Amino acid sequence: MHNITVLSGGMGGARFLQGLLHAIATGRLPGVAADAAVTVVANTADDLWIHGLKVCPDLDTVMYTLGDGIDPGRGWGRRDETWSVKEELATYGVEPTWFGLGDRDIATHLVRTQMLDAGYPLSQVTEALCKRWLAPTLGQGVRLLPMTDDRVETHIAITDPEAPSGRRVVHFQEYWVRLRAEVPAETVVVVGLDDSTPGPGVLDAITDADLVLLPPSNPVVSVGTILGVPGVREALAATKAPVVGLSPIVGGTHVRGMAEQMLTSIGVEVSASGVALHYGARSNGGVLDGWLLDTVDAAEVDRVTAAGIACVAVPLMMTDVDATAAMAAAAVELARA
Ligand code: FO1
Repeated sequence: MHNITVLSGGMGGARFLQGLLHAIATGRLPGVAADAAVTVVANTADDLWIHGLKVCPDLDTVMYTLGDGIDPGRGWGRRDETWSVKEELATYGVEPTWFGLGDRDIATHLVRTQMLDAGYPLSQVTEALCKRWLAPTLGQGVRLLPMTDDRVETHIAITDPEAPSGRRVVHFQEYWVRLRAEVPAETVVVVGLDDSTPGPGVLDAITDADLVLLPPSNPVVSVGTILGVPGVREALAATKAPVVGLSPIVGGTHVRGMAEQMLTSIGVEVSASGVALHYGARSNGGVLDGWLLDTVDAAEVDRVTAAGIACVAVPLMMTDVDATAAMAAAAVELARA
């Protein structure tokens, strides 16, 4: 196996990628060359315009994580960050104040916004930013591709007793950051997704892959949105590569984030096997050949296997790079089986 493609969201996907790259560099992946090329197709539906800047949380989280610029505690934004601009904006009474833009992070958004304004597509902006952030890692051939260059945004309909209709639609970031996903998500709408075009290189990255991995990112608003880009599902059905996913649900809930709320809002059972069946077996119109679930969910292996998806139970807690590298190795072993 030489070309590995990963469909990734933000934090969960980024942490998995760290383990995957470590496993490749240390030769722990059976049948995977040390110079294996990793292509990340990242979700862009979390993106938002704020204070006149285009912020791309999942692209930036992957980029900062692989470039060792991420703040390890928060899992987003820059390490050694300062917040002077945020404080000044709040002093001016400028809203929203609930979304934290650090001073170092703002430089990324300024470069991105300037390039977008000059007419560069998001894919070329990302390539330019990655010249700084993925250059050292480029020795491992990592490419970061936005799932589309078109504007798509996840919006959430929530119940709001004060609203005339009894409900209100908020941007995903407001739902997650301001509301902490503490109100029920009635509907998830990804504005612009149905009309979006796969970004340059995205479909080829899937059809030319030797292995496609679905990391433990949010199956609705991260991996789900990538699968919703017209053409992506067809590419997954057509690729000769095995498609293997790792469960973001362990012991009936998400490890971090809001996958539980998102799965509930689309009526999918919040379990490791529930997510596998939601993605579906490739032999049955879905996208999966294989599925990894955590050992605590080992009782669900048979249910997944019965759906036509090869399944193993392995430790899935990404506690450190070694644990995550072992997960990547288990995914490769399942793919080869
Ligand atoms: N998450 C928060 O919980 N609070 C924030 O203020 C916040 C700001 C922020 C700024 C830039 C960025 O790239 C990410 C940011 N995030 C913040 C995380 C973001 O909501 C998540 O990375 C994803 O969008 C959800 O997975």
